Amino acid sequence: MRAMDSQPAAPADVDVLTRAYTDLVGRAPAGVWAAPGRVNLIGEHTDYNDGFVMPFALPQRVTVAAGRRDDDTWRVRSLNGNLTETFDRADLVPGMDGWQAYVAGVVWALDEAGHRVGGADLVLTSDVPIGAGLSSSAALECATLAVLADLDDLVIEPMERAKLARRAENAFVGAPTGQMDQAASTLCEAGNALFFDCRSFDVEQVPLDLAGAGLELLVLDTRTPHALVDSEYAARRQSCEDAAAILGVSALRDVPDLESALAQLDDEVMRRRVRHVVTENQRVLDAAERLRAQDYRGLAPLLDASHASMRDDFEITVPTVDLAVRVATEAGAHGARMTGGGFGGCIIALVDQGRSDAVALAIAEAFEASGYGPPAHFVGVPSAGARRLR
Ligand code: GAF
Repeated sequence: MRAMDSQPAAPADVDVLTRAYTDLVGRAPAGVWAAPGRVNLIGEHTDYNDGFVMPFALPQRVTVAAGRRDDDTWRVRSLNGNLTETFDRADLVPGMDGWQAYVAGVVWALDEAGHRVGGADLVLTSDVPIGAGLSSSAALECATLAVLADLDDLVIEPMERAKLARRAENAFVGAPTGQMDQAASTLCEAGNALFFDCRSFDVEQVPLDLAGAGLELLVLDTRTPHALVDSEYAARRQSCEDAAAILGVSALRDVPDLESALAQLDDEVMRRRVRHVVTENQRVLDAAERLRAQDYRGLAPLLDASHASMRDDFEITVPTVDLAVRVATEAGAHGARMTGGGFGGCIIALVDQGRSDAVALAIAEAFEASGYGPPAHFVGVPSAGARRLR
């Protein structure tokens, strides 16, 4: 996501937002809405290959106080850095610069789908870390969608909302992402992971009661800036599409037999990309089985294998991320992997309950010894998707 600023996020406090809105606009907001960031438990770069993913929503979220205006203007204030941006319908041109493009893109996508919404004032705050692979941009898109749909009494089903938010990201902001992040931010439920089939759009809420099994999920942000993420992401996607064309399948989801598919590809790099996607899809299916059986420890080897595949075959990890995963394992994590689009960002590690701080400390020490800046961490708690709070 394009940075709003480099300051720490303001707390996502409904009363603070309500007061800030009232000060700015001169009357109380019509309501307050929120949409979360996400962690992806497993299934990386599978979504745009028509495959499977399994994210869960975080408590960290974008929170928005909003109300209608009488004109076709949208005024958006971010309390993270006290920035205000204003645009009107004539400004809704794909390719818009700045963080407000995620908001404008949603207005544009709604318009394009025939849901012409009126102007609004929005005052927002976010505690989703930016550039950490936790979907801060999808959270902003999905929160905006929840706001604008409610303000205009639009009846739009949750998956349709997720698709509109993705349309904003792909066609207005210009990032060629898959459907995972907006689906997670919209459809996740507290206590569950979301098993999502990115071809059929079928979803299954799968209980993720790690605490009940004496476990927790450490989320550690390496704070490595995403370098070249846009161009590298697009290159990975292109390579997958090229491979599918050579193999004569509509998407890599359809590869029937990995070994014979690999034998048909001359390019070694393309073979590795295909191997990642095909094996990662199977790992998501296996992970869903483990979760349904409440065999949470059974996730561990899948997390490890996913990381190795991202590192060696899809080549989307970076040294800090690989170091964090290795040290997490040495410090007692049952399994660990990078989460999100890659080239920096967060790792997740399945650890015994209460061990997150100790594992994070071991990683912080290893970072210091290697000359890397300090990471940040928290325990990932499966939380609710986009909703109205007030
Ligand atoms: C980013 C994208 F937005 C998702 O669609 C997905 O491809 C992910 O990277 C990788 O799994 O978050």
